[in-house]
Amino acid sequence: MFHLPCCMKTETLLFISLIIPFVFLAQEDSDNQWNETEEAYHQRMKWWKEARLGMFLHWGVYSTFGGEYQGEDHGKEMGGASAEWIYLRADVPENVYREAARNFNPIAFNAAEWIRIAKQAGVKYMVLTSKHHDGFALFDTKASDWNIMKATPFQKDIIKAYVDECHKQDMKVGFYYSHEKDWFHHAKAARDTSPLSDEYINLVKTQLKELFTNYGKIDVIWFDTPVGEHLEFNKICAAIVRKYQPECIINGRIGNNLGDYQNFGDRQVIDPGKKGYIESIMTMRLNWGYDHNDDYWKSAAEVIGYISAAACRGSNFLLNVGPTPEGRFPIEDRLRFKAIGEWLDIYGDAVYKTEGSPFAEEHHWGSFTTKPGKIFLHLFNWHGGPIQVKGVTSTITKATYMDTGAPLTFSQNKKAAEVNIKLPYNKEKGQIKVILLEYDGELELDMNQGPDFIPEKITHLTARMVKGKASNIKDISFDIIEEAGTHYTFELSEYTKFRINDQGRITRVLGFNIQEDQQYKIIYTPYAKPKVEIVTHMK
Ligand code: JFZ
Repeated sequence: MFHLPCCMKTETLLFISLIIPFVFLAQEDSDNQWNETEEAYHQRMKWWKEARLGMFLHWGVYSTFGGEYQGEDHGKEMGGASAEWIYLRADVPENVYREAARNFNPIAFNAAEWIRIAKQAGVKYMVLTSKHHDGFALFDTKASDWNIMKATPFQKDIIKAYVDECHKQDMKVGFYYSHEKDWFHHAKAARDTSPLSDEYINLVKTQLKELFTNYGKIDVIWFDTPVGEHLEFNKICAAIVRKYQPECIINGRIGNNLGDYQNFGDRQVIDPGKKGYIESIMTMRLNWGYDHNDDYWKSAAEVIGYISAAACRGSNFLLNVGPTPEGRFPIEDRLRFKAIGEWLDIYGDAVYKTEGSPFAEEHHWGSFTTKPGKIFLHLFNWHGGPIQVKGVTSTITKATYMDTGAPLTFSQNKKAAEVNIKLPYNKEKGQIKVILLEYDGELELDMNQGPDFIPEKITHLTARMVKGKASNIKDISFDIIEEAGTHYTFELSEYTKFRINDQGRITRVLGFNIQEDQQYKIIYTPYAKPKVEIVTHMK
């Protein structure tokens, strides 16, 4: 950690040994004195990189609202923020929100069951909201009464139950902690760049110290919504974690590049070709927190495709569940976790402990991961027919289906860096398949003759809302004219999902019944081809 030049005199050594304890004590308050060799850093990141699949849990007082306040949906699907933002977005009065805490009594919460589900799904680490933006602590804290012990009838330290059970079941354990946004103790605002008060900084210091000294070993800390201006504060947060648990991995959203790995946007799988330690984060439906109106569940196949793609892109995948206010995982989540577990039972070797493809492009059928002697072809975009692998020049000795072990016919042209594999034209319905290529010697890749397919971005971040009148309805296309006069044309496609808000309740509609001159809210994701996601009648 601390390397001394060999020529250093004894006096200097003595002097250093005297000041080191001082530096150590000072860490918590000022500079981040973190010193770590490259080697120690990679060693510390090893389990995390091998893990590939994590479970994110958003749970707290907001869960009791289910995304709705006074009959209005404020969840993600209505173009608003995610359900855990309801205190801010619906501008819920403080006394009402405190009352909601008095109704937070998750009698069905069973940490053993949560971790069992995660284990069965092949999840290797978990990250639970210890404090989200609403400032509410799911743990016993001396820093504020706004916590599970003092503000709810439940009065059991949820964080303790969760950590103990993770330790018991040999699951890596993490905390999400909203260090910057705190709508109860700092500012009720979407973003606040003003300097933080000493009082608030002290609260964070106390809570972080509690989280890192009261519960035993913590493997990951997940800070959120960094504010660039708060460098000193971010350093304080990092230093507390480093001081009490130097092995703990800090996520990228601590801010100011103080984390151990990178997080990119929200609800997306990172693009191919990125280097370093990366984590992609994703919701199982639209919202992070529990939202009882949100039934935009991704299918099990879709989520498995993302896990597969994330691994090929050298990224961990942190998949979210928003438990119910009672403390259960919704059945839809459980079904998906079960399917993921079944898939990983067969294909885990192609995911865990692998390297992602270094190419910035992919193949039209998917991409690959590697480990010594093996190349795993993940067919997450395959629709039938033979496939070609570009960019691999190691001598391939064998090609098999990973699930059955059945051999496949292949040919290799090393000069053109091509491997051709015969596959049936008829694609059976069901699981994403992975093909195992075995090779002799070292992995050899030709970076100049790699794949050239640019995959569509996997993201849900860019949903936008348009409000206006419908006109010009022709078959599958229609226009929306906003009050400001802006004109949008939408085309319905196989991706179209929409529903109508009928007297405040949201019902699924199976036919397309947009009507001329009616007002609509349209939430869409402006990809290359706009995909209309939700259409809502305005009241
Ligand atoms: C944040 C939170 O506000 C949200 O409630 C949830 O906890 C999520 C995991 O993180 O939301 C963000 C943070 C960063 C981005 C987008 C949403 N981003 O970088 O695009």
